[in-house]
Amino acid sequence: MKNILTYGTFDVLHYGHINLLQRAKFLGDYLIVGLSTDNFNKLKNKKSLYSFEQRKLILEACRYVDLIIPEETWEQKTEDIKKYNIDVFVMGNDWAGKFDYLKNYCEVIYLPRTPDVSSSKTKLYIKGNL
Ligand code: C2G
Repeated sequence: MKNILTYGTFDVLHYGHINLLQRAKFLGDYLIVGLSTDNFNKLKNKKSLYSFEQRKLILEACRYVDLIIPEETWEQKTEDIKKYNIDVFVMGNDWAGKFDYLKNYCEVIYLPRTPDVSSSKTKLYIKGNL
């Protein structure tokens, strides 16, 4: 059983997120997603349209996601990797290099981001500004 771990806000879930989650799942058998809490979003200077509970409900409907855990701090990743016996840590390559320290605990893979789609762009479009 190969366990995969990734993190994110996943606000206004779009095909760029799904591309990431699908590729991450296909790297193993079981995908755990650390979903940023509303408080952690503040630490990331990110404002999400949907609350943690709403984003969790939407993400739970994704066939590639097996377990959702709260992401509350930057530091929890090493503990999560040990706790969930993670084999591969995956992030989009906008984070390339930022989590290389985790190579001491598991494989680290940065996947190409899906171009031309983002939660912020989608929100602007919904508001009619695009
Ligand atoms: N992503 C992608 N393509 C896009 C948009 C996002 O591949 N067009 C990926 C990001 O690279 C990330 C994941 O989807 O791996 C989730 O993106 P966000 O919700 O924006 O997450 P982020 O704010 O980058 O949070 O500790 C890590 C952070 O919580 C990551």
